[in-house]
Amino acid sequence: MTVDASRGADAPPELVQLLTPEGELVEHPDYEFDLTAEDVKSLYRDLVLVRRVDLEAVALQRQGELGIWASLLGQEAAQIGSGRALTEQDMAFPTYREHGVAWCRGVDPVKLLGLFRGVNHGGWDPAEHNFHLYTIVIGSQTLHATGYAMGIQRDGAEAATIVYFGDGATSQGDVNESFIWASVFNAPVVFFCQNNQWAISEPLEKQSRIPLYRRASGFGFPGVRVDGNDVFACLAVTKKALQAAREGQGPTLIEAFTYRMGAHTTSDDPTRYRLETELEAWKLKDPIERVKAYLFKNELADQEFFDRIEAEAAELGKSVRTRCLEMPDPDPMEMFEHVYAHPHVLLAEERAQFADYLAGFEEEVA
Ligand SMILES: Cc1ncc(C[n+]2csc(CCOP(=O)(O)OP(=O)(O)O)c2C)c(N)n1
Ligand SMILES: [Mg+2]
Repeated sequence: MTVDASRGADAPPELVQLLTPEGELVEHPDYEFDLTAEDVKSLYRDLVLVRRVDLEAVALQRQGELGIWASLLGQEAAQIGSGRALTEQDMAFPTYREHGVAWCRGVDPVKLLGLFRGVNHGGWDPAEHNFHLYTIVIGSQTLHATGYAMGIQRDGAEAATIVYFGDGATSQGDVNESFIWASVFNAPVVFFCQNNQWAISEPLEKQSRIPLYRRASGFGFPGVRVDGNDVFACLAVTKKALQAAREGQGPTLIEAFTYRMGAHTTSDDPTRYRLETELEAWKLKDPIERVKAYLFKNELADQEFFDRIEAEAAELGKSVRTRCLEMPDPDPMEMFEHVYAHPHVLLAEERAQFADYLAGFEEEVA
């Protein structure tokens, strides 16, 4: 039997867009464009720099310097737009692909690389940056974020929580459970779904018969679909949702409609399951090119500005590479640290056994 995937779907959903792929501003009744030339230039800089870090990381993996890397190529606007909407007090819970959000939170990119190089368990202090550790278990961070949001709600904090996840994650029980908890407790959490159209090799139509943002209404809170390749729209939509959360209006689901331009991770080969033409169509919607077009067309930046950013990106790429290679191998005993907040008998036993095991090597050498 063939299933008509469009059955039950209403008219095509509205996509919040403030900047077209050609770099033209679009008016929207609910979201205002209020950025200065300096704001836009600084967004452009972030977009270019994170793309460069990502490119360098892919190259490092290919040269055997990282075990694996999950590229954010194509998703820069969704991440920089939403990441820039956060205040210092807000807390973010990422998956494994949120390198752009990490950048906005002030996490040194080399710390991200440390995790993928296998020289640390996490890489940064979540409390220092209000940016939780990367989470590989699909969707589980939505529960962590909802619990955290309920905590700060009880503390009376004027802050919000944002949690990132993918289109595939929306099929997980954890995500649906977190929607229920966030809804009934009116938790100050923004669910930021980057719908990049693929969950490894599973296409979106295997996750949902309706647009993802519309799932929210079944749980009792608003959902909005934003052009995930439009950094202006992502910033505006996320700012509004975070503000609503801080003001006690509860959660929002944002579906950032975007595209994973690279492989799922460096272990994946997307040519096995998707057509080149799809990628070509999305290349025309590139998140960086449209900001560049906007700056050019409106004469807000000259060639010298773009050259300067390029040079800065090259410099950053070089520094990330050098510092990645310089990261020392960890002391093997370090893996027992930070497992539990308090001493644990079983762990102490395992630590002692492992220390003995390592000492055995020293004896052999001697
Ligand atoms: C609970 C769980 N099930 C399966 C996996 C294996 N897995 C890793 S990534 C992934 C796909 C996730 O797709 P999506 O949520 O769309 O995020 P994306 O990688 O596209 O950003 C899967 C199934 C996992 N890490 N955790
Ligand atoms: Mg996906």
